[in-house]
Order: sequence, then structure tokens, then C-alpha cells
Amino acid sequence: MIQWLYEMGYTHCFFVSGGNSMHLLNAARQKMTCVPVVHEVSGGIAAEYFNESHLAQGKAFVLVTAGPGLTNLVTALAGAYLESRELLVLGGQVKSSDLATNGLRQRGIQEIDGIAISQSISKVVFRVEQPISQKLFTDIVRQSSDGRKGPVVIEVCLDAQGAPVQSDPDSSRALPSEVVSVALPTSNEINQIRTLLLKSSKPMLLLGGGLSRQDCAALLPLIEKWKIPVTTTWNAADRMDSGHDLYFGRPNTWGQRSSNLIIQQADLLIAVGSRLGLQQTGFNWPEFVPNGEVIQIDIDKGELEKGHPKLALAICADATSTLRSILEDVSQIPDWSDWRGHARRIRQYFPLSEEVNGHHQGFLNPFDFALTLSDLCESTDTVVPCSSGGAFTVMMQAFNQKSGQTIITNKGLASMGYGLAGAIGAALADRTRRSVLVEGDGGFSQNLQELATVAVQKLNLKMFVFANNGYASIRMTQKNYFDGAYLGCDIESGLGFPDWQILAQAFGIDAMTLSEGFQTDPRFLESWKNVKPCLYVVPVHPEQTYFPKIASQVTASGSMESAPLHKMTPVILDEKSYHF
Ligand SMILES: Cc1ncc(C[n+]2csc(CCOP(=O)(O)OP(=O)(O)O)c2C)c(N)n1
Ligand SMILES: [Mg+2]
Repeated sequence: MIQWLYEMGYTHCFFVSGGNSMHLLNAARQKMTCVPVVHEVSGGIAAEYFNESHLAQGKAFVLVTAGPGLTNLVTALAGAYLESRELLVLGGQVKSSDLATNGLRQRGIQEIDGIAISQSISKVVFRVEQPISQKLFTDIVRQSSDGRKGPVVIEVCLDAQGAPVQSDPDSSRALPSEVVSVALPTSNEINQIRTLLLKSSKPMLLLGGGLSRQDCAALLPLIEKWKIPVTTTWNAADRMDSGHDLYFGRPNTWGQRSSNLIIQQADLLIAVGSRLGLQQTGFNWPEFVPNGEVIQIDIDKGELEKGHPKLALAICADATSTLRSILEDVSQIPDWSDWRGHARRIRQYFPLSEEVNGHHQGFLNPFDFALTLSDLCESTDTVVPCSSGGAFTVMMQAFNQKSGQTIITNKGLASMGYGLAGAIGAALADRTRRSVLVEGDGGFSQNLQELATVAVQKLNLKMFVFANNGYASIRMTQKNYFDGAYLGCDIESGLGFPDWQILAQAFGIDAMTLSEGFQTDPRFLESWKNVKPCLYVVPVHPEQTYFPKIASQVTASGSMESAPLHKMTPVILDEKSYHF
């Protein structure tokens, strides 16, 4: 099986070992670069980010043992499932003769039904109880990257792992689910889209993660010919340089104010390779693009038929092929220069770091920090903003990306603990690049054991930890909605945090605390430019505000009601001049 994976392009194996996976690991070590991690969840997240970065020649998978190995992995499965990321899991399992039957909770040592646990958060799950054919095995594995990507879990019983196999067994078992091939748009669909585009006076593209970096780069000359304004989702944050003439930012619930204002004034939005989830459209989706029409191009019919937002056209097809078909005929391109000029003025008018958030003596303003970091980062850096809390939203609001950078997050699950593990995977995908992690002290705490992996692997990884005395986002919720009844959100209400510098030093990793003007401090610059790991403590005031944002109110019935994307708090009166 490992040989087959090798032939399919797999080169890296993240793992935590165990008795029930021992033969798998012994095979993997002979063909793969095996990277031990401390906790399985980090192995899963690292494999996801390794593959999603597309920086390596090969692919990574994660190898876990039965029982706790599998249960420890569950969060990584969920994250890859929700973000449609490629993730292959090889799991150990007890001997097939030791599997629990007839309602038994357990027969084999450490046995747990990994298939049942993984089922709802995986594309395909499969238990191997006796050797199977190469064809069946590779057909199963391939489903992780075919069509809408997602996790594939293959659990291999210990006796099947160790069984001597003379020839390729003939396993006629059917595939667990149908293979999806790339769906192409029909010419009628392309005509319909083009008709709407040609009559539009304020069109906007919204590029999503379904459009790969490579495909997007290949399509850029066509987009430039059409001069259509472009916005992106968070998953496509690195598809265009922030300084590009046609780039108008990242609109969404925690989006950039100018982008939200612009997208809401479009008369046609073409969303390509984005599922248009509630974070993207706002919970108040009836008011998404209120005066325009929305075309959604997505590979998954379920996303087109979910009922929100309102769609003028729903095209179930591959994002890249569809966009190319729309744009390749350049015989009649409308003049949208007024619209672009209008959008550019809005973009220039609203800063990415708003004054309302203030400055606290002895602390760094996180928005200004993100802007400074944008200047410091080079076009060859990999940037991993963590996946929940203020560090995540600030980075996605204020970071100015450069063409060539790779930016990866996981917002579907928005789990704490994704940053460090993900950054390790992305850093290992290309050791020649510098990787930059930005994460909150709460999120960082959930996988800090992997500092050991960073140290052992000697990664060129710069880790910025926003130290704000705990879960500031939870603190804010408890303040705003529960009259300041604080519990488990900071040190005073029961959370514990280490001294970050001492912690890093315990792992043999350099560390320093940043202060105002750090970007010119020679000590900082020396460590920023060397190839060693370093942990930077970024002091952020616990009461720091994170504006602009979409405000929600609790209604009389106890549910929540949200403002539309163009009414970010604080509402700026000048917005009237922008047609609202
Ligand atoms: C695994 C997990 N548990 C709980 C949450 C809920 N949650 C969202 S943000 C947050 C606090 C995160 O703290 P930190 O990373 O320090 O960011 P801050 O809120 O301070 O900006 C929590 C507990 C979550 N996102 N993920
Ligand atoms: Mg925090």
C-alpha cells in the first residue's frame, strides 16, 4: 500500500506510532519522509496544510494508530471536510478477528470503531480486513482529491497489515461512493452568464478557494483584459496581489469595510469556486448584493441548492473551466472605468486600520501590526493566520498580501489550535521558504506541544503570538451579552497561561517580546532574517476593540439579528454618499 501511495505521488507521512499501526509505519519508513508529531490532531492538520500549500512536489498523509490515535484526529478530519481539503488518513485497527460484534463495546485492545466515528466528517471511509487490490486502494485514495476534495479514511486491521501477499488480490468490492469527474459548463450556461455580464454596469468577481493558485495565475491575463474588479474569499486570499489595480479586497462578515461597501453596490456578482456560506454573505443574506444579481459557480450541487443567498444563475461546474469559458471571448468588452474609479475611491477612503480601535500604551495595535507585518513579509513567504479569535480576523482584515505568497487558514471549523500545526505542515512542504504564523495566546495554547516538532525539524518558522491575557473574543461576548459575567476567558476568571518566552526557551527556541517600532529593531531584524524558528510575543491590550464588524442584536425571541454587509459598526455617515 505504501508503494502504491508512493507511485501516486505521496512523499511525506505525519504520524504518531502505535501497536495497531506498526506494520504500516514500518512500511512507510522505507518509502516516505516520516515526520513524527506529538499529537495526532497536529499530524492531520499538518498534512492538510502541506497539501493545500501545493508547495511540495509530493503529497502528505497522516498515519495514526487505532483507538486514541483515531479519536485524537477527529478535529483535523472535521476541518478538512468543511474546507474541502485533501487529507488521507491511514489508521491502524485491531485484528479482524478481534473486531467487536453483536453490540459489544470492545473486543480488541484499544479498539474503537474508527469508521463510524469518521463517517460524517469524511468523503470516504473504508476498513481493510484482508489485503485488497491496488486498483481498489488507489480508487479510494484518489477520491480525496477528485471533485470536491475531502478526507479519506482507510483503517487497516493488524492482520491485513501483516499478511504476506503473493499477488495482487482480486477484490471486486465496489467503491464506497461514486467517482466524480470534473463538470464542465454547457455553452448555454456560458451564454447566460455572458449575457448578464455584458449588460452589467457594475460587475464584480468573487474568487474562492475552488480556483487553485496556479489556475488563477493562468487566468489573470484574461481578467486583466476584461478589467473586471476582483474580490476574494479568505480561502483565495493569496490569489491576487493586494496592490493590483483590479483588486478590491476581502468582503465578508469580518471583511474589509471598503470591500463590503463595494460588493454591496455591484449590479452583478459572479462568485467562482466559493460556496457562499453565511460568513461570506452575512447572516443577513437577503440583503447580500441588495441591488444586484448573484451568479454562483460551484462544483457541489448541494451548495447551489441550499437556499441562500438568492441566485440569478446557479452553475454546477468546475470553477476554472467556467471562468475561462466566460472570459476567453474578448470580442466585446464593456467599459467599466466609471465603476472601477468609484470602487477605487471607496477603497482608498477607508483605511484597513481604523482610528476607532485606538492605541494603548505598552501594547501593539493589532491592525497596525498586521499592516507592518505585510511590509515585512516577502513574496516568497508562507503566511498562516490562525483560525479563530482576534489574531485571525485582524490578519484577514488588514494583511496586505503579495503575489507569490501562500496564505492558508481553516475558517470552516474555525478551531483554536490550527495555527501552529498548520504552519508546521506548510513549512515542511517547502523548507526553503520562511513561514509566518500569527495566532492568539488561547489558540496557540491548544497545540503548543508541537513546539517540540518545530525545534526538532529546525523549521524556518516565525511565530507571532498575540498575548492578551486569554480569550478576548469570549470576554467581549460575556461583556456585551451577559453584563460582564466573566468565566474562563482570562487569567482572572480561571484560565492559565505560561510565560511565553520561558516556554519557548524550554524547547530551545528563540523568543522575544515586541514593542512599538519593533520593525526597525536590529535584534528583531536579525532573528526575522535568519532561518531559525522564533517566537515573538505581541502584547495586545485585553480590552482592545476589533472594529469594524457586523453587529448582531438579540431579538425578543432570543435569536440573533445581523446587519447587512454594508452596515459595519461603527456605521460611518459618509456611507450615504456611497448610495446607502
Ligand atoms: C477548539 C475551539 N474551542 C472553542 C472555540 C471558541 N472560541 C473562539 S475564539 C476563542 C478564544 C480564542 O482565544 P485567542 O486565540 O487567545 O484569541 P482572542 O480571543 O484572545 O483574540 C474561543 C474559546 C474555538 N474556536 N475552538
Ligand atoms: Mg488571546
